[in-house]
Amino acid sequence: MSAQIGVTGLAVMGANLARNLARNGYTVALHNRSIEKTDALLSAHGDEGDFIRTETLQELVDSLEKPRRVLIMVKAGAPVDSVIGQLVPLLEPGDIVIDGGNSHFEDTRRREAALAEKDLHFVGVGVSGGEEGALLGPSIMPGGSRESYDSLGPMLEKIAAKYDGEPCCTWIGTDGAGHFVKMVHNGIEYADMQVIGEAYDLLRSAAGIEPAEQAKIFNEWNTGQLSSFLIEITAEVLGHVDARTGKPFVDVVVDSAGQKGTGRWTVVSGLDLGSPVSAIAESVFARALSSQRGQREVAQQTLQGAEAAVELPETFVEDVRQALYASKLVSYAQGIDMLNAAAKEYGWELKLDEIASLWRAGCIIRAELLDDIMKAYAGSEAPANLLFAPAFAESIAAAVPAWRRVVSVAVQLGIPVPVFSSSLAYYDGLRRKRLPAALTQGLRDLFGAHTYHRVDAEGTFHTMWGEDRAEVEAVDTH
Ligand code: NBP
Repeated sequence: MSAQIGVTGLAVMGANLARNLARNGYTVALHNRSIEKTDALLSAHGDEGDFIRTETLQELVDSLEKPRRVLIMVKAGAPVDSVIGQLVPLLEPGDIVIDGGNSHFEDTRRREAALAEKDLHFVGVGVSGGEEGALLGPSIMPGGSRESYDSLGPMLEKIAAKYDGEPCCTWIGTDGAGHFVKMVHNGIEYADMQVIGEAYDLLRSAAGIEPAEQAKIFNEWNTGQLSSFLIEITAEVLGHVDARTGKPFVDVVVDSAGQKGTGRWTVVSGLDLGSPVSAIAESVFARALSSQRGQREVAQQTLQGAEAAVELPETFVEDVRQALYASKLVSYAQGIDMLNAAAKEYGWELKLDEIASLWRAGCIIRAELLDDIMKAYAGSEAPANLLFAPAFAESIAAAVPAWRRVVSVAVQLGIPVPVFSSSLAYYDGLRRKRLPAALTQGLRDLFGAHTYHRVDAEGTFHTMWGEDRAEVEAVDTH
């Protein structure tokens, strides 16, 4: 018996993907650097399907049908290069090496180019949904050659999450496209969680609504426009009571948020591409600020807080819901805008409707909204920005008055809402007829002769600021 796929790296993600493959009828060859994990998996779950136990990479390779498919699920970074280095000499042209970990897309581009020289396919696959998703059906974002997808795609589609029967898996694009899209997914996830946090803080600190009561509000919100996995689990966490103290669970957790790095990667990449992903950036910075515990303690003693007593509008809870919806929409719009910028930069033909469709189930940002986003990009005339799609232009317009009221209340009360407010600034920045960027250009021309364009004439100009202030035509140095 030969296996249709081999998995090397059997920690939680690799083990669960291997089980998912076996449960779906594939024969799976198993390998891990240390044999204990392989044996633990076989003894606990060996009866779930057809597995082949292997002790070395040579045995793993020998157990596979051709062209071989080897899924690497080891720790991202140097371990992936190490495993690729050991695997490549054992493989033959046409074989497919798959990296399903959270690798940086630039690493994936580098690895794909190196393996292509040896006539091997390298497929960087973004996998979202955590441990449970890996086992029961994740959202899968494969990059690599189109040819490799012909061989690998049907297997991935079979184990993927399904939305209305449609697999949440489709070929994303060449080389690092799959890992790039997964990275942006994670960036949006950061923003999604931050806006939920800001809504919670406002309801608690401005309106005095306790976590148990808020759990009911979030459950209610989960039945409408905001319906999503993250809103659902927010209700669960807010409703949870700490067994040791009887306090709301959220009150016994240290308020410093961790991060593993994909949010930061998204922001760095946004900066490289000149793509304004402010909602994601503010979310990453909010986590960083939360972790500056020493400075926060000093600040509580030394920095002046807000004094104003603010009368809340009667509609405050609904206002917060609308501000959350509008800010969330902006974070998706920015993430999608960044996908467009990356497609141009890296030569990918990203299909935004398909990407939105495979985020509808299995992944952490799964939400009703994604079905509408998919539809917004499904026609031949894709909007230049998600917010311009008629359905969203209308729904965000309806939310704007409440959004402004909420940001205004937060500012007066000294409650930080970095994503609510920066998303509103993005919205206003986009729609504003004249931006102060004109003044910025004037300043840059004065101190650095960086030149400017005029609103009323073609060409590039410079003013002789240090001389007679005459305007001259110049070479564009923007
Ligand atoms: P880990 O990231 O904890 O890695 C552990 C695995 O890597 C073990 O199998 C270990 O072998 C192996 N390994 C290491 Br460490 N160094 C190695 C090396 N030099 N050579 C060969 N094997 C090596 O596993 P995980 O938590 O299952 O995550 C796997 C990937 O999936 C990561 O990229 C992670 O970021 C990603 N991930 C994704 C999600 C998601 O929701 N999509 C969630 C969690 C993780 P050993 O047993 O011999 O030490």
